[in-house]
This record gives sequence, C-alpha cells and structure tokens, in this order.
Amino acid sequence: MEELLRQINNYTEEINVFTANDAESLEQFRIRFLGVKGLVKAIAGEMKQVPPEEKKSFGQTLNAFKSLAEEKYNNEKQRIDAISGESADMPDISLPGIPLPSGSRHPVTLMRNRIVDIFQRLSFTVAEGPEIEDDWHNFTALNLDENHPARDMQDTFYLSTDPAILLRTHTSNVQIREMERQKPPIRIICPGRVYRNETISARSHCFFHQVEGLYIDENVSFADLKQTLYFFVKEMFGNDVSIRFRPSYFPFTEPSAEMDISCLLCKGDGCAVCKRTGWLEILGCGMVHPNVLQNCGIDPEKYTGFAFGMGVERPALLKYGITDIRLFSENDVRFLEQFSGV
Ligand code: 2NM
Repeated sequence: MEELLRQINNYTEEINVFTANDAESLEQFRIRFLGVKGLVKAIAGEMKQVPPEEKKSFGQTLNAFKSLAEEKYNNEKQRIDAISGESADMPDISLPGIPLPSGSRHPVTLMRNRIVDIFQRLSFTVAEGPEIEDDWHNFTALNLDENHPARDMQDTFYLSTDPAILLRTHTSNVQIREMERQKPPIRIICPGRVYRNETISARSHCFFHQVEGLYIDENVSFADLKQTLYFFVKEMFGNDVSIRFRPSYFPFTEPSAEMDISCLLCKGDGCAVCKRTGWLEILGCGMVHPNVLQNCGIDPEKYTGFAFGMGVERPALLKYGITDIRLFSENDVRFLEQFSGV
C-alpha cells in the first residue's frame, strides 16, 4: 500500500506539470491516465493489497487522483480546441436550428382584416382618423342633436380639461372627415378603436373595435346597400347563411336598418347564442341623412349614399368560440398565441 501511495504521489506531480502540445499529446495523456488500461484503473485494481481498515481513506485518495487527471484533461482539451478553432462551445452547424418564437396576430386584428379585405375587393379603400375627436366630427355633423343621450357624460369619455374634446364613440368621425375632404364618388371602409363609458363585463368593454363603411355617389340606392352587405355576408359566413333587415333608427341615416344573419350555431332553429330567435344581429346601416351630407359640403340633391357599421369583437367571439370579451385586452400570451392567420 505504501508503494501505491508513492506511485499516486509521483503521478500527481506528473499531472500537475503536464501541458499538452497538441491533440495527439493530449490523447496520449488520456490513454496513460484515464484509458481502460490506464493508471487510474490499474491502481484501483490493486485495492486488494490495501488492509480493510485503510480501504476508505485510500479510496478517497484514489478518487481525488482520478478527478485531478480528469480536470487536467478537460482544461487542456478546452485550451487545445480553442487554439485549433474547434472549441467544444462552438455550435454544431449541422444540427437543426433552435426555433425562434414567432408572434401571431391578435384575434381582433384577424377579424378586422377579414372584414376589410372583403370590402377592399369591392373597391372600398381604407380610411383612418383620430381617436381623440372634437364634438363636431363625432356628434354634431352626424345630425345628433344637443340632447341626444349618447352625448351624456355618462356614456362618452370627455377630456376633463376641455369638454369639447372626447374619445370617439364610433369611427363615423373618419367618414365625416373624408366627406369634408373629398368630392364623391367616395367609397371607404373605416376600421378602428372606439370608446364608450360602459361597465366592463364578459360581454362589454369601455373600448372595442368597429368597421364602418360609406359609399356616396349619384344614384346610390338602398338596393345597392342590400346587395353590398349580402355579398359581404356570403364572403364572411358562407353561402348558406340567410340575412334579414329590420327597420331601425339612427340620427345619421334615413331610412335605417339593422341587419341580422341566421344563427351560425343552430342555423336558425334557436339556441342559447341567438337567444332562441334563430338570428344574430351583426350590423346597423342606412341611407346617409341629407343633413349629414349638407354638413360635409355635399349636395344632397345631387348625391345619395349608404353607410353601415359593425363591431369586430362579437364576430371574433363567435368565430373563435371565446366567451369573455375581456380576454382580448388582457395581453395574456397563452391566449394570444392560439390564433393564426394573416
Ligand atoms: C352605423 C349604422 C348606420 C354611419 C353613418 C355614417 C355617416 F358618416 F356617413 F353618416 N357613418 N356611419 C352608420 C350608419 C353607422 O353603425 C352602426
């Protein structure tokens, strides 16, 4: 056993002073100390000479010796690899790449794009405008009289420092601005975010998204309105969906209507989603009121036009089977990454 300890001492010295000149001399080192027939294995094979009461302490010495040889080998290998440009840390460029996380579009954006794309194919062009708006473009020009309930502080967000400025309650402000800016024919589609002072719940929020459309020219009729929206519904929801118009009222259109589609879930039989009516309300529409045209400098004797407006969140909820509108604005990546498309 004394002899074995003496050997370990000598070899320890040898390891301590060792530096590899190249990969070959390092490999020789590995074979000499750590190989299957190397010195570490050889000394371990002599354990039977060690008296039982010394075995534990000798085992520890031998383990330390083995670790020393391994550590020297690893350090020298790193140094030699670095010199020869083949570091163990270098990526293996033949391996498949690490996938980069890629973003996805927001479901509201996906639905907005679907709506806008259909109208673009009918030669509508996209128009956008400010979310912070003045009273004229959001209300007055749209034929809303001073006492209209939408103008109430309860329903609309006003700037506390200047109550003549507000957050737009619809994207009609963009249509007013476009009618003021250009002569007919005007054929625009106006997507954007709008704000209403509503209690936040699974079904409503204080901001949401709309797409409004406007077509002004000579001889534009209610028949044009119906056919345009019928085309939209077929493109959006498929050929087997029916539509119906119900008379309604908006200050900015006359006549006005709500358009329903047959329920996508029960196909008209009646279910919880359509509240047993068989129909889903998807948009409001009408012929632009002559006062509105006049307000924007368009001659209502010469021109007529139709307009419509729809929400984006509700059809997105339907399409993606989502039951809480608040998910759209919570920015939870686990929710957002579930949608794909352009
Ligand atoms: C709707 C419903 C009906 C509308 C009217 C106008 C404008 F500016 F031309 F007068 N823009 N949008 C309109 C008409 C919007 O949303 C439910």
